[in-house]
Amino acid sequence: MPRYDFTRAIVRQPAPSAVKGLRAGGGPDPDFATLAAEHAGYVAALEAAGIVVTVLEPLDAFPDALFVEDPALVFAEGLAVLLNPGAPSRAGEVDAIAPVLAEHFGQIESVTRGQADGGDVLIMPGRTFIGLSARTDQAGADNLASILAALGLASTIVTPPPGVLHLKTACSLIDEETVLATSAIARCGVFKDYRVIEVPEVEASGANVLRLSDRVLMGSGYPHIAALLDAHGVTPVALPTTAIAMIDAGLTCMSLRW
Ligand code: CIR
Repeated sequence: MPRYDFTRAIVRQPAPSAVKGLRAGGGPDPDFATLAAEHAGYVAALEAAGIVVTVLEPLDAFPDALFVEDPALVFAEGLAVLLNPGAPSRAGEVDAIAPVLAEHFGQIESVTRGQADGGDVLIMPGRTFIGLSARTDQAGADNLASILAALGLASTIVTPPPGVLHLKTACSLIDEETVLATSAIARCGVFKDYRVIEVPEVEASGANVLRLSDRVLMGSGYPHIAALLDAHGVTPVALPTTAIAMIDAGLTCMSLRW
């Protein structure tokens, strides 16, 4: 089954504290009602793609806890890996998600050395890319790579261009052979073995998209990306993400999928 033909997902409702979520560039807080509406639209889009979605309770003590992609990785083979988020305010999210994952996955591994955020992990069919960032350090990346290697999953540790929060801020899986990537990351040669759909500079902030079966969820307001995806033969589904983007997030970070 392709890595993007998901049947299940876990999301977490945003708590009112989500408006205080971390952001690298400062800026005002998003409006909570808008953020909650965007999140609800995202859940509806997952369900419209035929995915059974488990919606977890909000966690007010952890403003960024709606970004469930960062404290764990999940694989359709029945494996989950608990990570070690690099932002101190997010460390407690691992304990919050662990019991939920134990209900769904037979094998749970943990990163115990260094730091690693799920946003830095791009799972391609046959290969996982782990990006070094302010949230994922060499020790965490090495630890994760060795956990995956023991399970027969190959990883490549890469250094994304500066200025992005996570590896997947700048690139996304489209299909077995194809990634969507900013020109900065395309130029690095990380994806030399793949077909790269290059995002025009003016739409670089829209490079985080989410492939689900026959469609790709993307932020609204990126007409070039929509046209590129359409030309590639997948249906772009544009969702409002203005409030979510104000706290440095995009489409992949709001769910764990398998
Ligand atoms: C953070 O800075 O941790 C959150 N405000 C945004 C996390 C986005 N996560 C992701 O793209 N995987």
